[in-house]
Amino acid sequence: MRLKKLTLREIHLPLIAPFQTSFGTSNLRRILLLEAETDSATGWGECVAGEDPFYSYETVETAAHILRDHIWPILKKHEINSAAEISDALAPIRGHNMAKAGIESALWDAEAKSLNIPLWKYLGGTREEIPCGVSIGIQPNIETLLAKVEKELSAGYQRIKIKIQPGWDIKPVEALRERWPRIRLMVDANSAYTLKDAAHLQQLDRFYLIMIEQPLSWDDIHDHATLQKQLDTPICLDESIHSLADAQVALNINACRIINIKMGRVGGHTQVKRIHDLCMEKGIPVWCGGMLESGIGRAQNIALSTLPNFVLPGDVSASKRYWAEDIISPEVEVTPHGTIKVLQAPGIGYEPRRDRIEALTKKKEVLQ
Ligand code: OSB
Ligand code: MG
Repeated sequence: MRLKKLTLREIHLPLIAPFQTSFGTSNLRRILLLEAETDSATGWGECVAGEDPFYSYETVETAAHILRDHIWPILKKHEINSAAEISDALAPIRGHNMAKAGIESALWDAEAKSLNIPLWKYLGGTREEIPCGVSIGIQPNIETLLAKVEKELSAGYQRIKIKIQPGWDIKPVEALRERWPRIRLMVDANSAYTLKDAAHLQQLDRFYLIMIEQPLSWDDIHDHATLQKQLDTPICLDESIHSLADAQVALNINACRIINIKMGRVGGHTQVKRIHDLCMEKGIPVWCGGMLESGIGRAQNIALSTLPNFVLPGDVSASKRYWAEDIISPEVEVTPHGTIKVLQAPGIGYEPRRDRIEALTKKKEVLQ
């Protein structure tokens, strides 16, 4: 496989409802799409960098810069024959995992298409139906939260995650547990607490949450180990895990009992597989996180969620929860029992809607 041409497109896609986390509110996604043309097929990837450097230091602008000025020259120089070689070829660039994952995933799609097989199979997936959960942003009040959760449970979702922050934590969880004592429930703090809050967070233990995601700093592993000793609730790390080495440290010092794997955060499918395999060997379950992706990124997430150790429901949900109209055909749909059935078409399996993508494009750059 020879890479011939890379098209970067920034599309603007309005969310159907604002999404609030402890680091801010998102109304519109600026999404960098990557179309990679090779001598045998064309593949699509999505860079999950945000509008602001809040979840991570990467933004749409830094990712476009790194892709154009650093990743593209390296890929042109190395004669890449397979998507599996890309991760190591890009290792000299420190960080910028979302930029790396965007191009790498586009090439995985292209390669699977050139072999005429579905990407999920090509990655080593073993499951044809994946369990799905939802991530619910911080709400203005408990009543609104209960109504939202009710709606998602009736749609069939298998697990509810709510975002928390100081001032919106114990009370909403208590209200949810009172109403639904037995649902699979978890919280995500997006780094909103410090070790000083340990006693406060211990109050969550009585609600039998399946996990608390990323309570402490985005770049910390050590303090999470200290906190985990004081909590019965398993800690799940999201922001803190950027590499296999991070995962190794976290597991060695018992900083978490679960890992959320996001392809963008760890730099692509090759890194996903390495972290996945380590966790599987150590008996640590993983699940696939979400970054408010359009259909392209969603399709990539579905493919990687079929790997055997993705045993917990991920934040991979239906297109219609986020978008009035997605950019792929068909849209991602969830069954009444809260699963997504993988498609059997080659590559990501969903067809990018070129006309719609073109109409949503605000910036376009072709590298060749
Ligand atoms: O922490 O998992 C997170 C969205 C943006 C940034 C960080 C996170 C999230 C989500 C959304 O929780 C999950 C989704 O895409 O459904
Ligand atoms: Mg998270």
